[in-house]
Amino acid sequence: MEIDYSLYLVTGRNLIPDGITYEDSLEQALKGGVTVVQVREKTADTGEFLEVARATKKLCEKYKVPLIINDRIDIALAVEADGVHLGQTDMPIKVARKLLPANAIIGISCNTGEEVEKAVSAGADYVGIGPVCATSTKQVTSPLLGPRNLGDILVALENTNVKSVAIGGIKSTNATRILFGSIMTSGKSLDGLAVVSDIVASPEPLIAAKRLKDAVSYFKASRTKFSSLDSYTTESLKGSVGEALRYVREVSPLVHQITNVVVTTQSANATIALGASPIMATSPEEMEDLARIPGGLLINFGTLTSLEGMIVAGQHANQNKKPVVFDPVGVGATSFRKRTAAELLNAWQATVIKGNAGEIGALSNSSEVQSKGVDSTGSGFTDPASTVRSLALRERCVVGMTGAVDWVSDGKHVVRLGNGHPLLGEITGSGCMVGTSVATFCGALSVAAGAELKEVPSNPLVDGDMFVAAIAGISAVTIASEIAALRPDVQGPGTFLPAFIDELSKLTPEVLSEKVNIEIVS
Ligand code: 3NM
Ligand code: MG
Repeated sequence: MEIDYSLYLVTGRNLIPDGITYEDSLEQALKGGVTVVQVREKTADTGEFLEVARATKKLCEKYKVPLIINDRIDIALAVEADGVHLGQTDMPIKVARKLLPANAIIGISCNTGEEVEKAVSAGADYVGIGPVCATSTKQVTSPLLGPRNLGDILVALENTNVKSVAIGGIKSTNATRILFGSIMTSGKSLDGLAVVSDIVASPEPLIAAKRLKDAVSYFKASRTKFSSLDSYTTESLKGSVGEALRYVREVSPLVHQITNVVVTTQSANATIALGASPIMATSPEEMEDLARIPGGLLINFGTLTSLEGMIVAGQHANQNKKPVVFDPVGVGATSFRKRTAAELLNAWQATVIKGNAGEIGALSNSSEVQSKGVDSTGSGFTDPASTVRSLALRERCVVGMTGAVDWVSDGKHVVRLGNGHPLLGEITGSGCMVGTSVATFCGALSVAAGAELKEVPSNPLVDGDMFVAAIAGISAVTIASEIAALRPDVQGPGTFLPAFIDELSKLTPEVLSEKVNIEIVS
């Protein structure tokens, strides 16, 4: 039997609000779009469990949705359910298979890649992977997986027909993030989401189910892959970079920046110089409204003063298909910053991560390049192209690594950029301005794509070619710095900064295209 796992409801009778019966709640959930129902009764006696299972079976038949019984083979047999769901310490799959009819569906809860591997060899039809996020529905002792690790945990499913759903703290607000995090290298991903409380504890289970179902359907319909176009040439990239600047000037996107106190003014000026509008808002209360305005979002945690604002801003940006550029300033410097970066990357999906070698090294858990304070030290990685590509694959976003040479990858392609001037390293916040510039280009290209000004790749989270946006954002800064540094009035870092802002504002698409020093590495 082919099962649609898109929205897998696990029952939780104790969570149903007063005034709603079990049957009402279930029927509304089914009307809202639930595609599989699992009856989960952890405290009921056999007689009561059987009664609930029978009532559930009736409704499932009415809505033509398969019925799965948690743990109890005998109950599944008694009500002729479609299958069972087993825990790691329940009846082994092979034994259950012998007891159940030949075509029975057997699913199993897994918390690690090894458990998934074992489930595959034991002949499971699907795995329930969790807990993804914090939940109070079940006392969980296994570690929370977070959305970012799902693709790796599911890797044993790559060449099998075994399906997967995620469970634990899944809500309509984090559904897309979780689905996106599960995309594997081959493009395979979760088949659905399993939910208890977001549906069952809601006073309006139909609406709650519909919201979740919409998120899954939208993801399944729009997802192609998390990388950009299939192929680029040096010439096509040079052209696209110039064109991107034309879009910045044309759509003048709002670039919302939560950045550090050291660079706020200068970053806002760089945004204006590029032709866009900066807003430097940090309060969590205003993030929902700001996210509705198309454009780009930059999250730079150089001085960590508004963590809640950063979390909420990114989540709302994801929901509104707005690009999120993450600049993890000095992430290697303290374990607090490392933990915070992980927290942020679990809370929302970044579109581009931009950092210097030390920061990218820290996010990659590489000891090859150590980060000291906010400046990176050391000459770099032996294989920078692989470093950026692996991080892009792992985080499912574009990664830009800046330095004397800049590297950008979308997880498939890697380019090497050779523009820049040493004076950029002699002023504070030049890296932060690169983040600003990347967010500006991402915002412009997503607005242009959203308005269908341009046919471009898109994924469930952002329209527009974010690989090109990252390349253009970095190059605009490095090329303006080259031009500024050559001016006779520039004597050193003090005179360089205003000259640089001038040259950024005077930069033309033609000059950007012509001067960009780009090499496609793969
Ligand atoms: N199994 P909610 S977490 C039943 O990790 C169950 O295996 C889990 O409930 C696992 O959607 C969980 O309300 C509870 O968070 C999920
Ligand atoms: Mg069990």
